[in-house]
Formats: sequence, structure tokens, C-alpha cells
Amino acid sequence: MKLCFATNNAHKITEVQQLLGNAFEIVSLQDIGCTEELPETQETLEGNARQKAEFVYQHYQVDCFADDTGLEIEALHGEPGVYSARYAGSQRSSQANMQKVLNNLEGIENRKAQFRTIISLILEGKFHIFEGAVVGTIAQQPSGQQGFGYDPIFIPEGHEQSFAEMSLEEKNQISHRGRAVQKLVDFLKNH
Ligand code: ITT
Repeated sequence: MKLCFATNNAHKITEVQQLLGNAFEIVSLQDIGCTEELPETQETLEGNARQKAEFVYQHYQVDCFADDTGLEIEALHGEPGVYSARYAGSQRSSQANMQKVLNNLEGIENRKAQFRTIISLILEGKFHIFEGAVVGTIAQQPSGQQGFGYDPIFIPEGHEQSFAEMSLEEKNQISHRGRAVQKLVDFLKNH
């Protein structure tokens, strides 16, 4: 089965393809000839995930899904949340975003956080939604080279290492995206 993954983030494609295995083939935006920037102007993860998938479905008429993810930090009242990509500005720099988080948490003891992913699927014209989350803490400093985005400063609960110190398989087993994709796979297998 072929499904378009409506994302411009190559890291997400790598993670999700590993989870989907051979039963599903991911088609990229490039594969369907979509070179425009996907609109992402909503104020919730749900809204953005839906907006990205609907854009692709309306313009290209293919079955597709989109992922919107946010890092929600308790002591920062859920920030950066839906604004995770541009937290430190429009240059979308992971280094600057992580530094802003660390600066804002300086001197604050509560470092609890969660990653939350919403996946929206449009299959045969019908809309479906799946959610995955993982709780953890924000480290004092970045560590690790794997993964992407905020991975070097996020330590999932029950672990000592950041997501960026884990292999792709280890992260996928416990991550927000891994959990949301598992729900997507269960749905597709029963469809
Ligand atoms: P698309 O919208 O094209 O899918 P994006 O990178 O803009 O790609 P999001 O809006 O979902 O994706 O990402 C929000 C931010 O959260 C962005 O800065 C990512 O680097 C970061 N992020 C998303 N998933 C992550 C993960 O699994 N680990 C660490 N950071 C992540």
C-alpha cells in the first residue's frame, strides 16, 4: 500500500519508514511533485496536522498523512508546544531553539516535559487522527548526535540517555511518533 507522508522533514520520513516496514510504502512530497511549502498556520497540533494533510489531498488527490509535533514543557506552561519549530525565530534552528529552552529553564527545578505527536490521515477521502506522547525531563545540557530537533535535551522517563544518544530503533520503540505511528499501522492493518 502506498501512502504519501506530507512532510518536509527528512528525519521524520526515516523514522516512520523504519516503523512501517514493508507493508506500506511511503511516497514523499517530491515523489508526487509537491514543491510548495505546506501551510501550517493553525494554533494547535491537531489543526496543523489536519491542514498539512488536507493541503496535499486537495491539490494532489492522493491518500496521505501528516505529523505535527510539539515539545510541551510544564514549567513553561506548555511552551514551545505548537511553536516548537520557530521557538527561537524564523530561521528554525534546532541549536537556537534548544538554547532558548535551556535559558528559560535556568534556575527552575521542575524540568518535566512531553513530546506530543498528532498524525492526521486522509484515506479514501475520510479523515482520521492518531496521537502519541512520551513524558520525560529536559536535561541541563545537550548530549548525543542521533535524531534531530530537541532530541539532545530530552530524556525520556525511565532512561538515563537523551533521545539523541539512542539508536533510531530505541527512540522509535518509546517515542511520541513511534506510538502515534503504531496506532496508524493498527488502523491501516484492520482497514
Ligand atoms: P513538517 O511540518 O514538514 O512535517 P517540521 O520539522 O516543521 O516538519 P513540526 O512542525 O512537527 O515539523 O516540528 C516542530 C518542531 O519540533 C521542529 O523544530 C522539530 O525539529 C521538532 N521535533 C519534531 N519531532 C521531533 C522529535 O521526534 N524529536 C525532537 N524534536 C522534534
